[in-house]
Amino acid sequence: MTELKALIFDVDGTLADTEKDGHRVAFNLAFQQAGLDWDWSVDLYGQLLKVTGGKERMRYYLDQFNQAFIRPQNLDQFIADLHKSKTAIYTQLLSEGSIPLRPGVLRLIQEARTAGLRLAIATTTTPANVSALLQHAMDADAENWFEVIAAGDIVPDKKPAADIYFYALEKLGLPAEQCLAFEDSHNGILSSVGAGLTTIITINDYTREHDFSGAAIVLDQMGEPDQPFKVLQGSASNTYLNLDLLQQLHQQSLAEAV
Ligand code: XBP
Ligand code: MG
Repeated sequence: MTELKALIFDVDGTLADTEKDGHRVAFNLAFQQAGLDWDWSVDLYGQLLKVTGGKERMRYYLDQFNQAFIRPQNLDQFIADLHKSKTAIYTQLLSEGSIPLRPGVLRLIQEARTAGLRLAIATTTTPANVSALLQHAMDADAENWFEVIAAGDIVPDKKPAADIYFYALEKLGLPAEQCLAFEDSHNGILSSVGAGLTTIITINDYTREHDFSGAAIVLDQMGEPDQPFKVLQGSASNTYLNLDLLQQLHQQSLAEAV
């Protein structure tokens, strides 16, 4: 039996619902501060989420949705500066405690720590954003709970490329078969499954219609004993994600692979 040794978590959309009321708001404030009239509505932002990475997303916006904008000579620097101020605004928002963890996240992570499972993060967001979320929404010491925090520009190709998960696995020194990944989006599962990881999906408003082929299970949330999840794809022997269910999903997926 291949033992489950580590859990690898995506951040945005998985640990917390950060996109609509966090990143989107911070992008818009950064645009305002820079004197730009760019305004990313909830709907438009849903379309922009097709591209991961804030800098890459701004470039995609200009290419696809704002071709009339007269680009400065050094567009890379312009975007990098805007992104720097967006990160400052976003981390400030998190420090005000404005974005909580999703249901079940803290409970599951505590259970995993108690059981001696190793923890890691694989995300396209900027490292400072991960630190701020862990510190303010999880625990003052939560950054130390994760052995590996793989984030942002640490790999050249962001999700849907598998690079960030390969990086996390290499740092953990574990094969994919001994780990589980947690994701919320199509780009996320392409990345985790691309690295050979059994993947558990919790959807959110932006991702509920995404294609999650290859997921071990698709849920509306991790759930709590008094707040059951809805199973959207696959089947579960419990009403919330706990270690027993993770072990079952892990074994099941390995058995299906042979
Ligand atoms: C998250 C992202 C990130 C955030 C913004 O995707 O795509 O770009 O939206 O963060 P995933 P930055 O959950 O798949 O990792 O502006 O710091 O890039
Ligand atoms: Mg995500």
